[in-house]
Amino acid sequence: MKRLITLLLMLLLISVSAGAMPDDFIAAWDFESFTDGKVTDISANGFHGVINKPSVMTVRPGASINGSSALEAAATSEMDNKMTAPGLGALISTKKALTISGWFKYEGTFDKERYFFNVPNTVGNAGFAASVLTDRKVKLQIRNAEDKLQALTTATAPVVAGEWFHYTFVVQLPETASGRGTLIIYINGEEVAKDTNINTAGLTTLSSLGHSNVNDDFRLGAQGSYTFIGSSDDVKVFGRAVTAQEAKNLSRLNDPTVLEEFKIGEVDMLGLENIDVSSPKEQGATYFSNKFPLRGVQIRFSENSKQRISTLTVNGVEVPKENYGDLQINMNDVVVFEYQGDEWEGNDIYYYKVTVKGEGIIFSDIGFYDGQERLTSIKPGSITAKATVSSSYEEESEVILIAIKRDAKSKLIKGIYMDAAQVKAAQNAQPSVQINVSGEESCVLELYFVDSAFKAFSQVLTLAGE
Ligand SMILES: [Ca+2]
Repeated sequence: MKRLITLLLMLLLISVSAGAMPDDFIAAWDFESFTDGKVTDISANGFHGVINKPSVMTVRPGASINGSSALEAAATSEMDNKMTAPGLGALISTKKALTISGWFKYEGTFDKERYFFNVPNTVGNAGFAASVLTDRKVKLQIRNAEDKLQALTTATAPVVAGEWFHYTFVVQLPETASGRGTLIIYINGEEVAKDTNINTAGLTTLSSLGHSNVNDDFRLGAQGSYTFIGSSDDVKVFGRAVTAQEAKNLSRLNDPTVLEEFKIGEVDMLGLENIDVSSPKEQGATYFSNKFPLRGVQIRFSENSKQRISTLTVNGVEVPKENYGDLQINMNDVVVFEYQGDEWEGNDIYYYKVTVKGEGIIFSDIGFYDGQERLTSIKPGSITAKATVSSSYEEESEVILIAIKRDAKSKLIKGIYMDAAQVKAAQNAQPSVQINVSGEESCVLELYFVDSAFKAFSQVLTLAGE
């Protein structure tokens, strides 16, 4: 069994990794948080983004394609309206390949070349850079060891003002000084331009780019007055060339975390009034049932959502996830489920709270028993069929127990067993019958409760042989 589970887990991991986002970025900004007033670099490297002109470049909540925060650059004639990442260029300069990806929405006019990003060369000009041109084409460029511009431009004019696109820009330098480099542009996960014959003139690492000024060696959104106008989000820098599949994965949107199912005993709780609360101290919803215990809790999130925490408690005690399916919820239990979405969704925790109450004539612990042991299959001997019955009504009700023994094959009735009991508020009853099953007998047992006014009835419980 253990080996089978291991195998299943391995298969699961393999299938997940095929669709996974690469996460070995050397710097990345999702614009969801700040560190000492800088845009947090979500890699471990601490290249936090410095916004050069906060009056015209801001992080705006809700502005991104996925509803999260994005970096927004206003239409402005200001020079150097950019975010820098001090020190990143020095790391980039050691790499033989580089990928820069991100979501961008251009919102300016196509009046001049405007830069998505630039890793400047040693004199501060556009070194390794990508831009949108006046004809709405996209350009990716690198300066070679002779400071000569080598550029790759898309054949079509894909940029549409006001629309989000995902861009992945790749440079791969040659192994040897006599080799040729590669530039690739992916838009929305598709390769739209590629040149494997880039004359790098001996450049085999990005060493002649960047670190002319270590505080300004990676520029997001501007090269001088050639400023990008619009929004950007999920900008990631990799110290290698990503694969075509990875470029596709990077272009996938973050999926919001949505709780799609919260069932107790097969009944969906999400439709209940006041089920979502802002704190577990609030009252929450009340769910009325007349059959206890409710068996099993089912939780399901929307596809691809990546919640950080999810916790189920019953009467304040946390339930391990592997026990959700077997959980028994009894009358007056308080069930709270809480979760927190992926990081880009912010740090809010969502709470769902329901108190389960009994209403009407309530049937608890319906079952076939051998002494105290609840049977899951027929065991020859004297079997007790019973339930605990209670009521929320002030007036007395009468409850009838009906048990039936059938032939296992023909289904013909071989015996009928009945009992009756009176219940009212604060007065439980335990109707029961004894059923004798001989060792040679092949039969099934059914058990059912109904009140004499037919206002309430239990489910039919069936017990068969092994
Ligand atoms: Ca974001």
